[in-house]
Amino acid sequence: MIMKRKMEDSCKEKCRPQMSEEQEQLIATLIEAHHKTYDSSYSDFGQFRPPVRKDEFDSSDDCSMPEAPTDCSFGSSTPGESSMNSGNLGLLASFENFGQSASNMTSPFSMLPHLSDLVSYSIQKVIGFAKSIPGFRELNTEDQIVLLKSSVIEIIMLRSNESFSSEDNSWVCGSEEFKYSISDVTQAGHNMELLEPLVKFQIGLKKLNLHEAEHVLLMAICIFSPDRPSLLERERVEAIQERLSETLRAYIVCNHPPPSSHLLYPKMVQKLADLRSLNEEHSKQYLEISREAGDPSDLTPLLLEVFGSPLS
Ligand code: YS9
Repeated sequence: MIMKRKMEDSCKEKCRPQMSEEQEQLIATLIEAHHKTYDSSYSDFGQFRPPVRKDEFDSSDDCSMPEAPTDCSFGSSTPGESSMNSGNLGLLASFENFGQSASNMTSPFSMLPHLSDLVSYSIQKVIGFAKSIPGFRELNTEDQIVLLKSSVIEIIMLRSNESFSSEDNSWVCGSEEFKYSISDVTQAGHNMELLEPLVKFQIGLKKLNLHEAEHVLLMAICIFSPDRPSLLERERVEAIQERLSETLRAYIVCNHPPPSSHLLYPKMVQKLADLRSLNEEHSKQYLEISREAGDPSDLTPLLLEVFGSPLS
């Protein structure tokens, strides 16, 4: 214990010219903010609408739901029972979704309600994290909104790396029920064009083996991107991002041992570039999903506000 104390002191001594007290404090603040907004036990996930996974090997697309069965048969009438309709039944039944009202129509995107709730929940957590980054609250409200709206999907992709497992390319959030595979995301309406780069991004980020300090600094740097469209006070955003980047560089020099520290900073900057293209592709796919979703309430009001409503 005494030995450890001495080690830490000597390290601090060595770092003093590179890491200021203020920078140490900034890192402590970000880590605390992250702990308050990222629950590693994923205990809230049970409150989301449940995940509905369609059997990959069953293409029959029947209406049966694993948990809450909804009546999507043709009422109680069996062929021949109703004298009026019996002659038509064969023909009418051949029309897809005949007999289903809009409310019990099976959405083609069975995972959308659950993943919408997960993303909606994550957005709220990201807002909480952003608000505790020194300087954020001091920006004008319009810029706060611009920064959050434009970065939130990027931050969700970044923070999800904590649950991502490179073993089987899935996000593991506790139980089997909350383990998200690539196929789950395609069942929310997204296609491989976006999913493949997202998974590659996760694998590459995992390989960087970031310290927690680096992980939280990367998220903060991403939020304070001065090149987001229609910012009013770009220079102020840039100044805050500069402070964060300097802190990250100093942290790596002082605390990240070689060889994994090699080119770490530029590799992290590259991840921010990757996120831009993921963000752009997501916007396009989201627009399609929100138009095609059978039921608009599959999404949430917050999702519609942040990513846009097809009606606006
Ligand atoms: O377009 C919508 C709104 C439906 C979002 C689409 C996202 C996919 C876009 C690329 C294909 C969404 C479905 C993705 C984004 C991040 C998620 C992905 C939600 C699929 C499931 C895994 C994942 C994030 C995992 C998290 C779990 C945990 O780490 C989110 C994070 O905030 C956590 C709390």
